[in-house]
Amino acid sequence: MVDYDPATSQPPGYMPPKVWTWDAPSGGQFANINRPVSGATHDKELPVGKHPIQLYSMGTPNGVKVTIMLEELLAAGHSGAEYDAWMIGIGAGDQFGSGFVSINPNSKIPAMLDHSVDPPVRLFESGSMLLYLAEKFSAFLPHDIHTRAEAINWLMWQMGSAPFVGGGFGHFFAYAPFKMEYPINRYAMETKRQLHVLDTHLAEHEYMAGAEYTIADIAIWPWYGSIAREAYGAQEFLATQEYKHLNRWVDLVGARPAVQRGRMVNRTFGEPDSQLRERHDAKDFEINREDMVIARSGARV
Ligand SMILES: N[C@@H](CCC(=O)N[C@@H](CS)C(=O)NCC(=O)O)C(=O)O
Repeated sequence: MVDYDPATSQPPGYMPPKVWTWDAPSGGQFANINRPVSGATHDKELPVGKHPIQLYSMGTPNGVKVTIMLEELLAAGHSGAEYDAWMIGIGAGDQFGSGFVSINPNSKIPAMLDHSVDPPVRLFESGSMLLYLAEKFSAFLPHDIHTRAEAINWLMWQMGSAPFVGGGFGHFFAYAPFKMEYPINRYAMETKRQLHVLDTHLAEHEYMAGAEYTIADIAIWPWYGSIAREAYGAQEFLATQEYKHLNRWVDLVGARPAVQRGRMVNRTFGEPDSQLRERHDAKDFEINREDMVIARSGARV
């Protein structure tokens, strides 16, 4: 029996019906792309560039995990990790095109094809891509059984935990049509608990899996580096400056040149000189940043 109090229901008077039906958009930000069914809404082939790896993504934390990994692999000399990063505008519904859905039936960025294999390997879920690339290039995933297990533990932790931060806290704090105390309290509690998990661990370890930088750092930094410093304008609310060890690690990882490049790829927000909308060549960082494209009246070279 659900305890129902009309005085505290939100919106006032709301009572869940017996069977939920999709009658009206919620009114929150991104409500226009939410549907209760999966599958393509329109026919659209995806472009294919010249490199072995084709990434279809956007510069959200889940997308940035993969572009950081690819930039790290290239910086470490793995030329087979050369990639084209195509923009999938999730606000415009590009994730529901038939070509994208054939790679990711779940219609979420990032999605990837590895054309160095015949037939090409399809990849969806950012954690799956990090593991695939780490194994393919034997990089950023230690061979020692204990450190390897630790890196995978934290990779899986990230995949399971971040939705409470993004879809839970971020949604209700920043995107919902009105502020609601109950969900904001619930997810602020959980987000702070997770920040404390990281802070406690990083007090004793240089990187997530120990002394070595691994795919666990690459998975966690885009989400928790961002919530510590900028995401949702919630840093004062969550008192993120108090997580000293986490902040030490955020700076350490953020100082890596490959991380700085990776976070620019497919980025659509922030200063124009922090955005590289599409990446098809390493030179694009020098010639096709958004500030340069704007100065050329939209021309990419
Ligand atoms: N667990 C997935 C999550 C991917 C995800 O949630 N992607 C979001 C952007 S960060 C998306 O594509 N949203 C579009 C939509 O929900 O339609 C992963 O890590 O790859």
